[in-house]
Formats: sequence, C-alpha cells, structure tokens
Amino acid sequence: MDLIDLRSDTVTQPTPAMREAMARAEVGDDVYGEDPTVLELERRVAKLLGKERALFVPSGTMGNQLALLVHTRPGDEVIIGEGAHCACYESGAGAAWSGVQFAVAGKGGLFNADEMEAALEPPAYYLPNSSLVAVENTHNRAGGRVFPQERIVGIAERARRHGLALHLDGARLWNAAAASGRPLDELAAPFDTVNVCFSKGLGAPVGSALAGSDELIGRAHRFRKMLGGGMRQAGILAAGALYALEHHRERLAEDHRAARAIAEIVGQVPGARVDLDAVETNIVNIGLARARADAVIEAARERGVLISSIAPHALRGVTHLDVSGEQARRAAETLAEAIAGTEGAA
Ligand code: TLP
Repeated sequence: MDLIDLRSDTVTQPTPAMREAMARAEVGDDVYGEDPTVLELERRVAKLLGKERALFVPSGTMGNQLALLVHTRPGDEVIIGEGAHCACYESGAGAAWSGVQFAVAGKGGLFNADEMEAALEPPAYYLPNSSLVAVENTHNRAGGRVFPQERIVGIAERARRHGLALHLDGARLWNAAAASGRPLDELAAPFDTVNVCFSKGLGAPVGSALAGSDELIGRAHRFRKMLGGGMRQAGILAAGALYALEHHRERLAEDHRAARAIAEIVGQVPGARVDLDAVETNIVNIGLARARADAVIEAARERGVLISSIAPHALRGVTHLDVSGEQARRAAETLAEAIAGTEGAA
C-alpha cells in the first residue's frame, strides 16, 4: 500500500536532484575548517539571516542546546513559550548540559512582553537568575503558528531592558517567512542567536545551523566539538541543505495550502476539533472529542495514512515535500473516516 506519511516534515526522502548535488559536493575535513561546501552553506545562512556567522550542526536539538550553553550559566532560568521544543522534546538536555531550568510565559506557545515579564524572576540571590528568552517560530506544539513579529519586537525590547539574551528556535523559520511574507533577516533581527533546520520543511536529509555574532558562534563552535558534533567530510550533507535552500523554499506555500485543506476536511467531522485560524503553515493539530488518538492512528494506518499524536486525545498532521495536494485531500478523507469509525472508543 502507498502510505501517506503526515507524522512529520522530517520524514521526507531527498529528491534525485538533491542526491545528485550531494554526490557531486566538494568536500574536506570540516574539523580542520576545510570543507568548502560546509563553509559555503554557513556563509549563505549567515547572509540570509543577517548575522555575522553561522555554524553547521547535525540537528536542531544541537543548535538549540549550543544556544543554551552560550547564553546561560548553571542554575539560570530560561523563559519559553508553553510546549517549546528546547524544553519539552530534547530529552532534558537543557538541564543536563547547561544546568538550566525553564519558566513558561503565557499559554499555548505564543506570548507577549507582559507575559514574559511576569515569568521573569526579580533579581535576588535566592531566586534563579533569568538570563535568556527563547522564542519558537513557527511554534510546533501550537500547530505551526507564526509568532507575530510585532510581539517579538516588543518581547525583545522588554528583554533587553532586563539584560536578557534572546534565542530563536527557527526550525521552521522558512515556513514563517513564507506564510508572513517577511524576509528571514527581519524575522531573525531581534535575536542574538537563531537556529534553523534544513531537515524539516526544506526536505534535506540532515542538518541545522546556528547563526549569531562572531563571538557567540565562536563559543558555540567549541561546544559543538565538546558534544561530538564536529563532522569531517560534512559537505555531502551541506550540499543537500544548500540544494534545499535554493530549490525548496518557494514551494512551502503548497504545504501550507495542503495543511489547510486537511484542516477544512477533518474539521467537519463532528468529533474532531480543528482551529482553522491556527492553521497558518504546514501543521494541523486535531483535537478528538470522543476517540482516543492511538485508536485513530491505528485505524488510519490500516487505511494507508500515518499520523502522530501529541496528547491522548490529540493528533498532529504535518504536510511536506512528499505529500501532494491530492494526497493531502485523500489523507484527510481517510482521517475523517478513521475518526468517525473510532468514536466512542474513548
Ligand atoms: N521536531 C520534531 C520532533 O522532535 C517533535 C518534529 O517532528 O516536529 N525545534 C523545533 C521547533 C522542532 O520542531 C524540532 C524537531 C527541533 C527543534 C529539533 O530538531 P532535530 O530533530 O533536528 O533535533
């Protein structure tokens, strides 16, 4: 059976043309700083994001963790939005490597300057030291929502007043740029460091980059080595990322349309709750009023559609390069059937 895989935009296969570009890549030992393709990717990402320097890293998790390492000291508190990836889905790495704890601002992932301020600890020797604000754009757990730029500017201004650093988890910043029509460097401007991923909506097999000032990225470079992220002939991977930057950004709007089509079809099932206004990019969160997520996942799998859960009664579907508009509609019909057929099994 031909499966339609909506579990994540990380599941894409490199296209033949991307594989070709990877096979042809000029490479060298990147631990010696001698891989021309990695260096080209780092220059290209720094330029796109309007930062001095970028560092190629194996994963978004490493990009975020390097940011925590460069901005904080053990015992510090990091302000995040609810469900932030760097706090919730990175195996507790912030506590393990940086020794930080997290404080949640606002509700639902997106927050504003007042909510950030409310989450801040006042300066006192017996309280944790708040040192960093981390914003996620798009916000994965919030269903791929675009963090409104006016709010980010307000958060950054308030954070600076309190002497805080700012990190952007932009694993899907490409989607935020496509959906908002704002250039990447504008989205990145308020932040000291920005993590971007090539292995999500852009469809490259591996890799992320952390961008920022020469000084911060120089320190991140040392931490990358400490964590075992120094890669040798990594140009083969960087070539996939460069190809994706060049050829797969324009098409993200198709993924956004496909996600909306899924939301509209599934949203009509009486037992499904989809907030259509929240579907701004390539992620659709589906609440289940009367069915369990695991039962729906199983029923959908039997009918050829893969989808993941984010809670016992909530699903997440993600569109990407390997799901056409037609497949998205077909998958949505299948999901609608699977939900309707599983109702009452809650
Ligand atoms: N997200 C994955 C899972 O880990 C949940 C997914 O399927 O969406 N930041 C954000 C906002 C992310 O969504 C992810 C991956 C990462 C960081 C981590 O990237 P990787 O998987 O490359 O370490």
